[in-house]
Amino acid sequence: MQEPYINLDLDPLADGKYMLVVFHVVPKEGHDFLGTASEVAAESSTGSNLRVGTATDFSDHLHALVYKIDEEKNLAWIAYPWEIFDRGGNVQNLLTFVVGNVFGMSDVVALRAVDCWMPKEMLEHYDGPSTTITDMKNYLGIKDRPVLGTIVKPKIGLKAKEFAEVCYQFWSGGGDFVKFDEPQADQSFCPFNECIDEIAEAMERAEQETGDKKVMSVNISAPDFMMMQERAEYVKSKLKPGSFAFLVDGITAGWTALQTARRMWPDVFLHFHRAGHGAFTRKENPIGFSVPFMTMMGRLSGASGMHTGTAGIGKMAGTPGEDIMAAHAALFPESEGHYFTQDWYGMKGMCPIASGGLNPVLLKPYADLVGTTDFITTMGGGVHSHPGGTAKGATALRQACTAWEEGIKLTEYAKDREELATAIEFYTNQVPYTKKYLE
Ligand code: CAP
Ligand code: MG
Repeated sequence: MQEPYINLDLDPLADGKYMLVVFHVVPKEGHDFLGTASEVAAESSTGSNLRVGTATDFSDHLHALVYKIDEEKNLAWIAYPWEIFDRGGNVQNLLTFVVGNVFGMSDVVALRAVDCWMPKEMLEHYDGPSTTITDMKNYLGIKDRPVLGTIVKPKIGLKAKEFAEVCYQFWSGGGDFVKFDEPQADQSFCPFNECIDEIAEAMERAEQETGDKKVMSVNISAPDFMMMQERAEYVKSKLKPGSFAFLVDGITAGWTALQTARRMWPDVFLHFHRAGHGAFTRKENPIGFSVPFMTMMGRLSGASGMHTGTAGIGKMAGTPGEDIMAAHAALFPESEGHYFTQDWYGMKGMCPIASGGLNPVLLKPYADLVGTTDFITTMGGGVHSHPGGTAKGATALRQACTAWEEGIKLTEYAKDREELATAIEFYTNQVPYTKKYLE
């Protein structure tokens, strides 16, 4: 038991001094619950497993404090004096404290950061988003509907011209937004600069033919920030402002890569792909953090859009509860978490990106759930497997979106639209979980 890290009489809202975190904690067999929670508070702030003689009165005031527990539910509320975090809005450092060493502690058999709350005084130190979905929709001339996107598939292996052709086909079929897949970078068979050159030509052609603006989300994740910058600058030299976003694999490239992109190119939509997040967020994992918690950190880091799951509708593990909670934590001026209501005090919203096993039939169920049209959806398999090919897959997606906007049943709207009719037939047969959503 580390008493100095316990204060069950604390006023957690005291003068905006604390970031509050709720942890799900399961102590090792035979360990006291409150004692284990105090060990978590110590290890994630000023302490270690022993009281050190080098501590000072000042350092003692920086302890994280367990201020509430619910032993039956295995929950502990811990208040962090946010002054301990690296100044200048460093999300990486905040995470190193709160969900760093504590994940390795032998005292716990389960530890998950479930929810958090940050005071205005703290939020003011973090970047938050700069370019937003509103900017992208203004550029695209889109009003009350989501941005309709795809991912170039196969995930890897296309040559530059082939890659750009997939982009062209989707854009020419009516799609708005194409993204690199999360591992697409600068591969020998598809050199980055050559790929960008081909995309620029494909985008020009598609815009000429359709009369509509198009957007490409380019993965600039790289082995170092110099190369990330090289790739970003090359994109800027070839594609016109507004027509591209920068995608960063925020978990594998890291939070500092995200914040570097946010600070170097604030005028570019920053796309946070979360590949690898499952190791932390899946319910089966006893050690980790929730999707809403991770998403709140994404908003602090300044991403413009972040994958927040498909609320149990697509192929990825995820629950309607947490994925929608995450989408709201990303976007809304005030969001409801598991245990806290977070006022974002004017920090711009980060748009949800719904992706993973979706197809045109599944647009409506997600759109009905998420409660906003300020989101991007990206469908890879659900567009490029359309029997009529990518362009018809894109057209089917646009038709499904129009049906949703106009409140017309999909099967009704498909009666004289063969791209959508084919999509309904194909996806309800090929993708079992699609059938139950078909109206
Ligand atoms: C989707 C995807 C996305 C995942 C990411 C993929 O492709 O491109 O990376 O959606 O998951 O590689 O699986 P499909 P999440 O449309 O073909 O499924 O959004 O949950 O982070
Ligand atoms: Mg992908």
